[in-house]
Amino acid sequence: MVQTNQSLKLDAVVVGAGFSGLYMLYRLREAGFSTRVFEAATDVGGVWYANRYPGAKCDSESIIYNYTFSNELLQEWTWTSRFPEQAEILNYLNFVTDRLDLRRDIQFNTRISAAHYDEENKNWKIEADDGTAYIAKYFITGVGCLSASNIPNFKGLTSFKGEAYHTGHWPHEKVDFSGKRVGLIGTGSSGIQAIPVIAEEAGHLTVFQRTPAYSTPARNYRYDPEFIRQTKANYEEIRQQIRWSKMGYLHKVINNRSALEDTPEERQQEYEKVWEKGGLGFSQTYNDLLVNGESNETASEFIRSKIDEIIKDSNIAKKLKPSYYYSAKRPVLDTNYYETFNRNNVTLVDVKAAPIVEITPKGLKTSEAEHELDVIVFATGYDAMTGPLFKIDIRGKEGVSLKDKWADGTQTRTYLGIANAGFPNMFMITGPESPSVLSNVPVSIEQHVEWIGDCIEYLRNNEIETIEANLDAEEAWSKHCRELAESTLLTKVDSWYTGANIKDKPRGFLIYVGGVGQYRKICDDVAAKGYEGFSLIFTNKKITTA
Ligand code: NA7
Repeated sequence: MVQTNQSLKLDAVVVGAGFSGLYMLYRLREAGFSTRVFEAATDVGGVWYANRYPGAKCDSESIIYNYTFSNELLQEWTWTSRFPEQAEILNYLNFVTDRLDLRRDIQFNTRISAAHYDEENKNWKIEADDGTAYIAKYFITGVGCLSASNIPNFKGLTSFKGEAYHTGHWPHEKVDFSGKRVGLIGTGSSGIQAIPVIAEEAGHLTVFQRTPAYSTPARNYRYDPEFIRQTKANYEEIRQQIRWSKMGYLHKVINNRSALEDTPEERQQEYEKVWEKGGLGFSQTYNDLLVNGESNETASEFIRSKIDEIIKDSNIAKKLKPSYYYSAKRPVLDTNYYETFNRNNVTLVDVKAAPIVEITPKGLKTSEAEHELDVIVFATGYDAMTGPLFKIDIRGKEGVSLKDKWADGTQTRTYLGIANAGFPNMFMITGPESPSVLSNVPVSIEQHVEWIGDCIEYLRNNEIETIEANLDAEEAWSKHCRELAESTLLTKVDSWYTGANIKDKPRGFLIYVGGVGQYRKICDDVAAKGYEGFSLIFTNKKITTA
């Protein structure tokens, strides 16, 4: 048990000062709860503070990649282009922080290392890595889904004498690649964004690819003032649309029919149109691309044909062409990704065929060759969903740790992706089994923050001391999530969605795929029924199980 050597007692402790933590702080503070956010970094921004690699940008369109709870914020902030770059998103989050005067309740440079539930006093004892401790009635995690970076445990990892960086922990000062031999491992979203930019500057860039990705063009452009004016005038409508949509975006299924209902010629035309438009809409060309393997193959094959068209060397094209279901791994948007492999200073190495066996003082060795490098960029991804939570020693009733609860050899289980049986008064923003990363994340964050804020107000107004998810409600929710996921192709491919990218991680698909609108309805109904599926203990010790 954590020893509290400091007597600071708070209503709520929130971990993380990204999109989630900032809004949670505002929401609770406005409702009169004493709240403090703890953030390990030196400033706000979460993943957008950390992901400063060249080319880092968001795949959601700017005008919907923001908070929508405040009309003032919507009117005062102006995005410059269709897809926001990391620096612009970070500026936005700083703007919100200052505008809402949030900084005074955020403790930076402080990593929360433990949070233990005290059953006797019905509160949480929270410890920071500097040894300070806090007591809070509510413990809320806003740690993100993709913040625990993964550097594979390659033999000789620390022996490299050159510079090494992970995309998720990029230095604040510019990394100079000019004239250098750069090796980049990983071709997910981060690698695909970074590769074209690094290739422009490096002496030589060697890309180590394990699994090729399906990438479609982003086609970024600067917004014109008239578009911004119209958007600002229509924000209420946009807000309603994204909140009740399938994935938190404005785009919908473009052709509400199976891909197989069209002739090959018609399909070709449809795919061409969406390819030209750019953005994440490609996966929405037909309504069954994610559920019907045969339909999916038509989209997959279209992208492969584009790779053949773009890449001059057929051997390189062959290596770049994926064979799994398109979009079952996170679909990627790019700017000149495939084109980059036509450059003379870029080499593609297939490390599925010849795996990386060792990092050496001079570079990297595969089973076939040694590559001498000045810089290694690890674009090797994250221990997603559960990884950021497991970085904190979270213990609920009877000292059971979240890690043990979720590592029982079966799979992670939550209630609504917000709460856990055995962990009273703890809430997770974008937790496992919520829509999180399969949605435009700020929309999901807002929904969680508002639901949690309303719930905590309800507890205060009704003199309820604790709220805890019931085990049967949790079982039912997890089962529902698994069944929904199993009806799609998402569980048929190894990816970070399934935990397959992390050695020895138990497999499980930890995202609710029923859509953000449907999910919002379910959460609202739970609240309307007096928090159905939760046990509430009143201050006068009366217990209700809804
Ligand atoms: P991703 O999408 O997990 O990509 C990581 C890449 O690194 C991927 O190509 C992996 O190959 C590769 N990787 C991982 N481990 C190894 C080893 N041991 N050897 C070779 N290659 C390896 O992470 P990103 O940072 O690109 O994107 C994460 C999300 O952030 C993104 O989807 C957005 O939502 C934002 P693999 O495919 O596993 O074979």
